Amino acid sequence: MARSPAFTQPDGFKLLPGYFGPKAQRDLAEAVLQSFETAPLYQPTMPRTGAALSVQMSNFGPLGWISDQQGYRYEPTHPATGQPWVAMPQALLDLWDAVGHWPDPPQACLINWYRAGARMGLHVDADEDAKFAPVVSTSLGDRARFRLGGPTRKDPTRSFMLSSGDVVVLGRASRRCHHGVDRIYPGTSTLLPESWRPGRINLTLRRVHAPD
Ligand code: MD3
Ligand code: FE
Repeated sequence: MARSPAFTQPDGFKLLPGYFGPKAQRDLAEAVLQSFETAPLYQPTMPRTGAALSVQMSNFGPLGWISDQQGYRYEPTHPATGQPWVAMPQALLDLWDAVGHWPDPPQACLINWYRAGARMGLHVDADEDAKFAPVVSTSLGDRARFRLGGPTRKDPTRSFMLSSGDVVVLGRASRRCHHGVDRIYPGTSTLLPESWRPGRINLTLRRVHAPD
C-alpha cells in the first residue's frame, strides 16, 4: 500500500479551539443574525458559469467580498439592497487585535452560511491587495470538516474538525494555502435558534488594502 505524502503544518497556521466561550458565541451569533435584517444572506454565483455556490453569504465592515457572474471583488455595499454592510462587531475587532498580529484594522468580515449539505471546494483566497495580512476565522454552530492543503493544488491536505467557538489564524505562508470545507455535521451544536438548525456560520476577518 502506497502511503500518502506527509502533511507539514504550514507556517503561520494556528488553530485556537474554544477561543470564544458559550456567552461570547451567543452574543456573536445574535449580532450575525441581527445583521441579516439589514444585509440579508444572498446566494453567490460563480464567475462566468453563473453556477450557484452552496454557501450563502453576507458581510460586516466597510467592505464585503462578493462573487457573481462578473467576478470576485470587494464592494462597500450589498449586491441586492445597495446598502452599506453592517459595522463590524467590537468582539471581532478585539479578536483581530488579540490574534492577528497586524498593525491595520480588518476591512471586511465575510459571513459564510452553511446549511446541511453545503460545502466549499478547495481554493486560495487571493482577492486582497494586502496579501501578507492574516485571515482570522471564527466558527459558530454545527461542526465542520475543514481541509487545509499547500500552495499548489497537488500538495497533500489534512482535515481538521472546526467546532463552535473555534478560531483559526491564517498568517504568513498558510495565507496562500489551498483550503475548503468538506461538509458540516448537522445536529452537533445547539447554539443557533431552531429555525437556523442545522447550520454553521463562518466569519473571516480580512485586511483588503495595504495601509490607508
Ligand atoms: C486557509 N471559509 O471564506 S475558514 C473563505 O469555513 C473560506 O467558511 C472557510 O475559506 C469556511 O474563504 C474556511 C478558515 C480559512 C479561511 C481563510 C484561509 C482558512 C484559510 C486562507 C488561507 C488558508
Ligand atoms: Fe477561503
